[in-house]
Amino acid sequence: MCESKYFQIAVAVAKRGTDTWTNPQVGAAIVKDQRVLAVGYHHQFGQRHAEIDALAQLDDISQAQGATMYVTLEPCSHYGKTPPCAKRLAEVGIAEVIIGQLDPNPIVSGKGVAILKAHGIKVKVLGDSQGLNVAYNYFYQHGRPLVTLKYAMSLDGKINGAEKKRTLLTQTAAQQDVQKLRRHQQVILVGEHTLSIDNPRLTVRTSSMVFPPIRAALVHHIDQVDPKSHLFDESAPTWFFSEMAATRPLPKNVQVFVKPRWTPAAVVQHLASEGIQSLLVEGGSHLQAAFIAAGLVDNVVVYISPMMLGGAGLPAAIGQSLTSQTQFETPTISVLGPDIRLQTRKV
Ligand code: AOF
Ligand code: ZN
Repeated sequence: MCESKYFQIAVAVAKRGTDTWTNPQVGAAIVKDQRVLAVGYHHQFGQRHAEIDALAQLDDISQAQGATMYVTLEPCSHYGKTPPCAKRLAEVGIAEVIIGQLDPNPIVSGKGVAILKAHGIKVKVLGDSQGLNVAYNYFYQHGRPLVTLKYAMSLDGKINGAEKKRTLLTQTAAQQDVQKLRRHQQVILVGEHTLSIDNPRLTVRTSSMVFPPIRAALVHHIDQVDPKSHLFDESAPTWFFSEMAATRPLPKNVQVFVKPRWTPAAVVQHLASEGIQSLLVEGGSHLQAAFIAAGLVDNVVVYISPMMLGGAGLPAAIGQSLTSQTQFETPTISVLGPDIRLQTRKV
């Protein structure tokens, strides 16, 4: 009972880390004589780990002697951007470590626990991630990013009301929800058509981030992208997947990856090789269909606007007929202002 109370404190503080980029969100609580002496979390990619942050909050490091640490992820064993936490816990005399989940990252996986045990520290692994680090865990389990498909559509399943012009389908509450969704993604991808018609910013505007999602677009030829596109505005790192190399100078935070043919599988594989754990596909209808057809969509978030757009031949949410069915779970549905939000994941 008490154990779970202290563990829940570690889980709650882990969620304060909103700029951990590809590192996991991790929280820790140091407990002695049924008192929480300190809590800590991983604040930002490259900065100290949760365990070290918690130790730093103690009035005196000698308080760690004989204490129990509750930590949401296995303490690390490697010399990375910081020295190994497991060794530090042994040095300061932590007597017991209660761990939420083992670290799926092969540089740590099990080795952190082994170090703790080798130093005579009592270790308990709860095997419970509490929903933290879903994409991080997915990436190490499947070797590719977790893919979420997001689109807004009308009641008649259309994503655009006119040719070559952006149609605003959803209202403020749904738009704010999209900002929340983007904040937790490492890459946001659009296709060529969406890029030219919508000229999206693909940025997170509701909070400032040190590591914002990378904006990405799949294009035929990077040279043909309008130089006035928002993706060239240098507000976030930007990647293009192009079939041809650029022959004109580009802003310095723009990178172009060239391949004669970029399929969804090739894009996802490339992102995996870059260590990207989560991808949000934000349209348009052909890209969405291609990702579903390739079996690469894990989650779907759809915003439904209560209007019929009509317009024969206008783009449907899924822009090509699929040759097979994909089954998704019973969705979670909420109402945001006048719009509906539907979220589901692949069975
Ligand atoms: C974190 N924060 O609180 C813990 C982590 O790049 P580095 O050196 O910071 O190491 C990142 C790895 O360290 C990460 O993938 C995970 O395996 C381990 N634990 N990482 O960023 C933390 N405890
Ligand atoms: Zn560590």
